[in-house]
Amino acid sequence: MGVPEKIESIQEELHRTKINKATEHHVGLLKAKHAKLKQNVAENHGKASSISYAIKRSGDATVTLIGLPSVGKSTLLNRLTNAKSKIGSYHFTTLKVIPGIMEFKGSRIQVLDLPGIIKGASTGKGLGKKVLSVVRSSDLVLLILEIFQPKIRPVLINELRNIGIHPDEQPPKIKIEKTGMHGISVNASVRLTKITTETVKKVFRIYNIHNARVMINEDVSYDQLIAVLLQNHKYIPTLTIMNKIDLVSPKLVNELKSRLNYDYIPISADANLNIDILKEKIYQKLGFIRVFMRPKGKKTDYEKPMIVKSSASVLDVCDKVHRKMKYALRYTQIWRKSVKFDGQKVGVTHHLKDEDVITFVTK
Ligand SMILES: Nc1nc2c(ncn2[C@@H]2O[C@H](COP(=O)(O)OP(=O)(O)OP(=O)(O)O)[C@@H](O)[C@H]2O)c(=O)[nH]1
Ligand SMILES: [Mg+2]
Repeated sequence: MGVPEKIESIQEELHRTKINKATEHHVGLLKAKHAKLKQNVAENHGKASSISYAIKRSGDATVTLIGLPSVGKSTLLNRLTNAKSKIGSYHFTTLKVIPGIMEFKGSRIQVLDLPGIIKGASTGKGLGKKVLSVVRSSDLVLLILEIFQPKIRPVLINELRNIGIHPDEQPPKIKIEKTGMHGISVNASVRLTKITTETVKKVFRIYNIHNARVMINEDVSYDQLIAVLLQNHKYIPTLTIMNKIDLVSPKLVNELKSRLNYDYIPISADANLNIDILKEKIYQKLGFIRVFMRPKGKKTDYEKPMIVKSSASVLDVCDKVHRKMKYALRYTQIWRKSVKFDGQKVGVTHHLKDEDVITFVTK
């Protein structure tokens, strides 16, 4: 049997099998086999196809705009950034990736305008697959809807899921340490109700892993386990944006908000409504903080803050200043938010807060 036939036969069996207590682990195994075969096929196909869409990352983070054709993605890009992406009243005006840079509170955020996607994009409809592959390497996805089509959101989410992007999900808490021998050992810190260690071992064999220590810290499903083994799944936060609110009354915008089961930011890219609020939300969602540098004995530089993730430690900032500076570091002093008193000396694992002032004293 060739690979396509194998995939088909597994798909048929999955279709036939009712999921219940007696079959759930067998179904887990079938899914693992299916995902592995699909991955092999994908690897043999068109790696080259994504090249024309590859864009060099720049700035402190990358944000992508996803939505149906003509919802106003390009209009929004032009509002947020210095870019000039073509705008048209017809579908598929944008045919390639258009980058722009949004400068906000000292950060430089790369925003990528993409061609519109349609239902089925992930299976190759329209410009679909290539477009979606650009999203994989972004730090945040903006789901752009227009006020007349609020129900489209699940379609966008589904297209992302189909290519292994998990919007607004955390990566499963599974750690795999490959070992040279002793087979596969599974340790869980919580009670596992959806998988059995026996089946986990079988799943690992499908992925040609015969020796490993597996640590599971969450009640995970087979789907989550398979996602970890495939290694190509991405966990990306999203913001939903409702565009073209200039075309309806504010009353309708409010009414809609209470009727929908998701949160969104109402804007008009064309009429320039709520764009500053959106910029602020993007900045917050990316979880940046600003840290100001004070060279020893000199004034603090409030003009050019250092932009780092909110979880950043002194060491992260040190590395961003210069890759080798940590070797010359004698001590670090912090002023303002993250310390008990100004000028406090801290270690490299100390976590910073927004608007901290920092002095590195080197040898
Ligand atoms: N009234 C109104 N029209 C808008 C708004 N934003 C965009 N438009 C219009 O919607 C149409 C499509 O805008 P584009 O920015 O080209 O849409 P797109 O999503 O980039 O479209 P594709 O590149 O084809 O996927 C244009 O005629 C815009 O002028 C808005 O906030 N209000
Ligand atoms: Mg466009």
